[in-house]
Amino acid sequence: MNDEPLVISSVEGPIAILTLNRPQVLNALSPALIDDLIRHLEMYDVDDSIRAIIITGAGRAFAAGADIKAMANATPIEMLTSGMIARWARIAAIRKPMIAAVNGYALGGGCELAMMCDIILASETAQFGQPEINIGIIPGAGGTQRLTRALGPYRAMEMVLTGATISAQEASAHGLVNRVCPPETLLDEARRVAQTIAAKSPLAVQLVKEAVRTAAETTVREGLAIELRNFYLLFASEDQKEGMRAFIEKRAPNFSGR
Ligand code: CO8
Repeated sequence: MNDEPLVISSVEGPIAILTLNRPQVLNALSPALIDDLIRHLEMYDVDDSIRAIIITGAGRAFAAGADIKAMANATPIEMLTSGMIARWARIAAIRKPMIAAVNGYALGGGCELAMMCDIILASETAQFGQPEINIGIIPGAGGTQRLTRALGPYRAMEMVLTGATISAQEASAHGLVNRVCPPETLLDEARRVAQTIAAKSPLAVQLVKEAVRTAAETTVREGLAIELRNFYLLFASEDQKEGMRAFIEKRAPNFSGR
């Protein structure tokens, strides 16, 4: 056992940066690592001073998947009762914007973790894939659904059936990735995007994230209802009054989060 934290957490003003930190096993997502990640995410989710969260990986991987060694001998009942997979839903439930800065392999659960984020930035060296089929299983943390929404059914189907990975450039060309950056500027680009979001009204950020998420997870009718509810709700906020007043007075807004 070593004493290195499984997740390295640093705060830079309104941005929290979480680094998955098991580089010797390509940041394989052990239950303990996922628990630590969830602990940090939920802590920052209720911390008003944090406006955006960046997730990245130490070493040459973002995350090469769930820890195969931790589940190799598991029974279905153990997988169910341990909550090993079910706990991942808490990552997708985070309300603050999350940016994945994918620095290398994002495979299996690693690709699923990136897809639970709201924006995916990739290093030129990143690779994406759902290779579970190679080890006799299938994705279990949203891969079949989110990859299909991102890439379309045919590209997603080829990836999950063959286990093939795609490069950052291919992922970007097909809409899985927002943009590709040189490895040395990846984190700075993530910081830049996070700072831009951090300057907005946190209420509007939270509600627009919820509305866009609804588009990906429910029907258009339900999504439109959430969008409209959140749109009306923001007219109850001081930030809406301030934002519109600032525009009219030709000055920068001063958002309070109320
Ligand atoms: N789990 C455990 N250990 C891993 C994993 C992993 N997913 N990936 C890599 N490692 C370990 C290797 O065993 C190796 O350890 P050691 O040095 O002790 O042998 C070390 O990391 C370095 O890996 P390699 O020597 O294999 O490095 P290469 O550069 O040769 O290969 C690859 C890199 C191609 C990424 C290769 O490591 C690989 O194929 N990894 C497995 C990828 C994979 O199959 N991922 C899917 C896992 S299943 C999954 O994610 C299901 C998710 C379900 C929901 C979540 C449930 C919890």
